[in-house]
Amino acid sequence: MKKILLLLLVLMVSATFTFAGGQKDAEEDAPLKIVLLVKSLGNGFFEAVADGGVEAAKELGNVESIYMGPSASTAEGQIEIIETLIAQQVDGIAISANDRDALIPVTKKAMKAGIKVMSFDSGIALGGRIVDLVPSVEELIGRQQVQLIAELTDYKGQIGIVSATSQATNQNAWIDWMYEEFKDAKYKDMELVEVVYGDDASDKSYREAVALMQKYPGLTGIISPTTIGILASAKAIEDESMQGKVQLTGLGLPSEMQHYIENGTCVQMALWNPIDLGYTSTMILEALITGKVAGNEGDKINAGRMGMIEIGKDGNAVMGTPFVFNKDNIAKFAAMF
Ligand code: RAM
Repeated sequence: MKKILLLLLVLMVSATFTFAGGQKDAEEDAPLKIVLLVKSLGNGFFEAVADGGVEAAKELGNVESIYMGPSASTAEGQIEIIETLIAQQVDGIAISANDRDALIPVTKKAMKAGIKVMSFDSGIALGGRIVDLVPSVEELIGRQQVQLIAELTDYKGQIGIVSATSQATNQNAWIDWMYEEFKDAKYKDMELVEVVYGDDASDKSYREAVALMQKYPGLTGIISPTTIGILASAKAIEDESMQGKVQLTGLGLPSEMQHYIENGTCVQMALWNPIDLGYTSTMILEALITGKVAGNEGDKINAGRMGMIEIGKDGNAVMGTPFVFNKDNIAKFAAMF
């Protein structure tokens, strides 16, 4: 009897150890939690970014891709979310920032807590992140927007910009380059009259586009370098019966803009693949979290089907070059993103 009791005791103790050991292994094997924190929810562009995150996570195998964002494009909303992510001890956060400076204190706090932080799409200033991934060179994007509208307006007339929020890092950088491009003599008969902000909200962008057309009777074109803004501007141009009088270009999601490209409201526009942006960001974060790279200048990251991404000066990285869409190719791209 004593022997049986002893045996039982040994079995129980070893079972406890096995169980405890199993738990530890499970923790070690738990997938890395990588968060894609976007400017705001309800934006088709960022939903495509999220798809790219899931694709990379599946390929990597050890990653859980989590998609988050505030309901409106504000820095405050993002700060609140980052605070909760610090408490939850996630492994990495890739942020499309609503403000390049305002997020720095909280992202510094996250990095101090061991979380790897990068920005993508719309950057955080140096000091608030390790890597900043831009979809394409800012100068190229900004200058191209002006070239696209000039071709449509015959290099004539007043041009308005319907941007996202006034604090958006990416749109502000592109708009600075648009001003530079307009300095060229070939645009001497064109005037950039005003930049208005639709805050990446459809209704506000629509109202701002209508107001621009009413305020400037000499308006020949609108540039909207935001997927929400260009869609709302297209609708505003149609509702105001200004097709052909006010030309439209910008950065649009093919799946959302196909109708307006095909009916000529927006003859041409540009963008990159947002799925690739989410995919590449996730690949970069995984490499930072697992220590494959530190994120220093010259570091090369194997970003799967996107090839090698090299980290440049100040942690800057560039993904590719924008596509230009028109009625000949829009259907093909609309099927993808
Ligand atoms: C909107 C957002 C995003 C920008 C695209 C082009 O979806 O503002 O940050 O990159 O447009």
